[in-house]
Amino acid sequence: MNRPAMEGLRLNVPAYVKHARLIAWVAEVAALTQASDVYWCDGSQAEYDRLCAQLVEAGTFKRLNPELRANSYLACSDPSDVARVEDRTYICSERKEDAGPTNNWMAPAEMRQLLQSGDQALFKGAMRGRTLYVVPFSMGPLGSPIAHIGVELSDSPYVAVNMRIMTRMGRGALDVLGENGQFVPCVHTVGAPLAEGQQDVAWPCNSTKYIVHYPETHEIWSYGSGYGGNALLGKKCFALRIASTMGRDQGWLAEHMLILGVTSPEGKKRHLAAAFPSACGKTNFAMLIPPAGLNGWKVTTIGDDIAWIKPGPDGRLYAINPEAGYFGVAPGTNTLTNFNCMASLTHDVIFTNVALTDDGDVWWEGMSDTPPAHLIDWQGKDWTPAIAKETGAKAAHPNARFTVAALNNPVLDAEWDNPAGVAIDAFIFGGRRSTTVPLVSEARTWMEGVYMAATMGSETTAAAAGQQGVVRRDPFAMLPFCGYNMSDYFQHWLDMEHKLESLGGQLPKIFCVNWFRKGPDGKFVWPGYGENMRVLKWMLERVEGTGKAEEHLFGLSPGYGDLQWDGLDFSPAQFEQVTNIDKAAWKAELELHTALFEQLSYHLPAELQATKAQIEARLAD
Ligand code: SAT
Ligand code: MN
Repeated sequence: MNRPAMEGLRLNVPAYVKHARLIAWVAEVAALTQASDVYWCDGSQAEYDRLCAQLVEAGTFKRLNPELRANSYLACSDPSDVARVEDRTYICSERKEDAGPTNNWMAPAEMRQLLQSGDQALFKGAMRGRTLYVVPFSMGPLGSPIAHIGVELSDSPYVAVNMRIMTRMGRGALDVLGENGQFVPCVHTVGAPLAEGQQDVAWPCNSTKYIVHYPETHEIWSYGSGYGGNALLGKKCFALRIASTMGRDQGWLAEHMLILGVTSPEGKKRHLAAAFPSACGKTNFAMLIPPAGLNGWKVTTIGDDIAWIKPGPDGRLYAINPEAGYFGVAPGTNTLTNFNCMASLTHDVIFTNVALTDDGDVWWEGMSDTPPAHLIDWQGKDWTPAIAKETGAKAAHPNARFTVAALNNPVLDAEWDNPAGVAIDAFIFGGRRSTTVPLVSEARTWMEGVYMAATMGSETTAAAAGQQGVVRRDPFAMLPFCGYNMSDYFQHWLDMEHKLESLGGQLPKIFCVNWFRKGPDGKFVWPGYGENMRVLKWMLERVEGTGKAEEHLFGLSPGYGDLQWDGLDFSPAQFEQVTNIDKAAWKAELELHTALFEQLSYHLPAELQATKAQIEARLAD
């Protein structure tokens, strides 16, 4: 076996590692980055505890009061490193057209020069004074035919411990890899080398950031950030951007979707996958508790953020959650909005950028009506309700997150770890729109559903750096996550219809939802959260062929009498507010579709233009 001898650096390869190509690559990256040590993660609890203790020692973690949050920690990031950086995210395909107009692009050779090989290449010496952690992981149940393996090399122990929660991390993944298995190489550095004797900071990072994907070689290189999707490379970088290109080439789908199971009072179980942009309530929807009045319905979680979906020989689509944990938005989460989530967060949690209470627990905006009298905010400053009133200072950052294992979820679906996945009965697409888009519409055809998803708009949130609350088109909630040309991605979805039909399968129904319509007072009209079960029930009745619907401009929607209202005071007038189709607003909306299609004109499927023309004709009627 090739174990390159390196000047002054031992690779510390454990005897159980048998993969020569992996070892050679680790040696190469260690040499490039000049890491001072190499550590191979085995994924054990003892290792996790040790790394967490080390993070406490380094000041990155605060151990929370074990009586209030057992085995849990708080990390507060550098104030400049709090969210995904979309403008620093690149798809480096050989051809610019393959990245498409919605992605930043640079030629691979040029990017490699910048990151790896040029005189001033950013990764050269980037890990000096730091340990390189080798983090092997499986996205999906170990050994599942739908799963894939990745290995992240990172100089951040925060990344290593988060990856243990978010993925099947450690020896098990290496066992699947064997001597010669395929893996997606992911290289990550915070970009903050330490000189001899230099004191580290609690959250090292760099003001220069690059989140880079090479779709042809399935590589990920991330520089300068330690936060979330920028640094936990199994998530958006691998499971969406790289995996979407794998799906394109291999005939499957990698989607920004939660997966849930819904069981009816009669015991019939269905599975749905739902796409929403970041911070639009996917975690809440995936853990929903049906309200009183819909007794006997049960919702169980398979995933809360990402779905990998492959066609089976029966022509049905089978989905797994490639992740093993949740990296969810904390603010707004409470026992009313998401009881199951709060129950998941009682132990073994890593919190990032929430506030610290005086008794060593955490708090965030919306956790309780009355905030504690005093807190240390996410930036380490004193915080009181009076200070907040005066300065507007938030106790928790709006994109503050929790990292928690799926196993903590009290409504985890029994099939969540099933290597075969679950058969999907319906897709849901939803944006955050205060106007225009009705509560729920069903697509009459696959084509119409793809159109709805492709033209989806949503108001931006704190999940990405940049302006918030502006409507942008977010096709399939994949705008920041599609690793190739968006129009080719639409075509891939359209092709799926014929593929499933040729296998004799039944196509999932497609629905489009909007929980976020606002009234003239600027408040949300629809109560959302658990009440979304009412809409879910109607969708399932449509799947069963029993539910009633009314036809409109671009699909089918329930009338007031078609939803079950027991236990909720919601008037026909309010229903009208969340479902009405304002023709003037839709004329303006279609102009935005036109603009989107102009932007995406290269390879845009003609069927999408034709569908738009049909809607325009109906609108003009
Ligand atoms: O930071 S993440 O990309 O993981 C969160 C999100 O944007 O959904
Ligand atoms: Mn997400």
